[in-house]
Amino acid sequence: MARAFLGLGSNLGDRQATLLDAIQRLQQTDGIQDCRCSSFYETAPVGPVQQGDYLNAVVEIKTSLEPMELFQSCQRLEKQADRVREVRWGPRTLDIDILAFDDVSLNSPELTLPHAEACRRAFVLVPWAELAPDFMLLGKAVADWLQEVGHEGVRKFD
Ligand code: A4P
Ligand code: MG
Repeated sequence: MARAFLGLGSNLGDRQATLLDAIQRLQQTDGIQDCRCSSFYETAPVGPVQQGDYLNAVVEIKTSLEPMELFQSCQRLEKQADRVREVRWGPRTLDIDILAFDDVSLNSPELTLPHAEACRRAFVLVPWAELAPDFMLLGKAVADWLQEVGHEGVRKFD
């Protein structure tokens, strides 16, 4: 079994219901076990597009899937959430990124592992550090990346 981390984000529609539903569907996916989810965080949008605040979370899974199979499962879940992708980096009902897959390093046209931006984004690192502060990402613990990047724009959702 591999250990993988998924980054979930939503900023359209009922964000909380979308994330809860995605987590439930992940748990029901063949080859995925032991889902463990962080708290949800309300986060200011990062990037060039003006859009509403996101709800973000990180989910840790155990999986017997290969990285590309997991990627396809995540894409399926995005589709099921009726994601309409109009603008790159723009608003979406559900975005699922594979943040890391064990210590696999991959650079294919469709899938980069670990995720290229993960170590620079507070909205990923805050929930990730809650689940696995000691996980080594590109030679450095997640908690240490977070220390470097800081918590700005990220607050717990309740
Ligand atoms: N791709 C490559 N590597 C991966 C990976 N490890 N996991 C490719 C998932 N996908 C990966 O993504 C574009 C392409 O990335 C995919 O076709 C896949 O082959 P997408 O989800 O289709 O499009 P996108 O999300 O609009 O683009 P991108 O580059 O993934 O954007 P990001 O980086 O995901 O940014 N602000 C806050 N606060 N919270 C957010 O969650 N998200 C974004 C989206 C912007 N600002 C945000 C947030
Ligand atoms: Mg994405």
